[in-house]
Amino acid sequence: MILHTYPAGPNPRRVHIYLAEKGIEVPLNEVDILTRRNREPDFLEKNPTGGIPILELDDGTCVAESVAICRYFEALHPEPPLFGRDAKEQAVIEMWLRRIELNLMVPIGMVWVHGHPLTAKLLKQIPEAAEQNRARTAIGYKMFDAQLADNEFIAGPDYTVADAVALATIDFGTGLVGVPYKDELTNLKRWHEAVSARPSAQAHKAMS
Ligand SMILES: N[C@@H](CCC(=O)N[C@@H](CS)C(=O)NCC(=O)O)C(=O)O
Repeated sequence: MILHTYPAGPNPRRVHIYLAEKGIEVPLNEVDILTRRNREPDFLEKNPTGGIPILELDDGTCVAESVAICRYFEALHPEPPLFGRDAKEQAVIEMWLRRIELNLMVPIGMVWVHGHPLTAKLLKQIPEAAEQNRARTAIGYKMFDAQLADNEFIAGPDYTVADAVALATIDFGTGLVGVPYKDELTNLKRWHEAVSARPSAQAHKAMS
């Protein structure tokens, strides 16, 4: 098995944080997305969407999509449980994973492609799309702040894969993309500092 990755990217980083929380080590192949190595034919054969990460299994099966890769490892290594212990926990975690994807990652990604100088050569940027999605991201941050008012972690009292995915996403938004959350979102800030202090938050740096 090999994990094709670009550890600093927000989607691969989700997997690296998750693996560090589980204590799982996987052989890595670093793929340079800046030179678009991931868009060459051999990689498009592994994943037609062109995205990294991709987990290539020994029988040649390629599992793309960061959360799907985490799920694969969860099935093989159920302890500690990061996708929930029972039906209710699993459903709540899934709900928050979808909310991270739809209410944070999508708008942050839109600001990235339509509002950042580093992506300007890739497509015709629409500045209004960037602005609209800055506003959508702010609404998303508020929703997470409200959830974290009564919960230590995103999906409840325990650290789960939703925290790994949210950390990678929010660090991307507040860092490279330049869409920080407001200081007044003190619950989100408290959570952000706490999960950033866990050793798993450094995993991608140690591996790159
Ligand atoms: N939904 C996918 C997104 C994968 C993705 O877009 N990865 C980025 C890196 S963070 C990438 O490969 N970008 C370069 C490209 O698409 O060419 C996942 O969760 O794995």
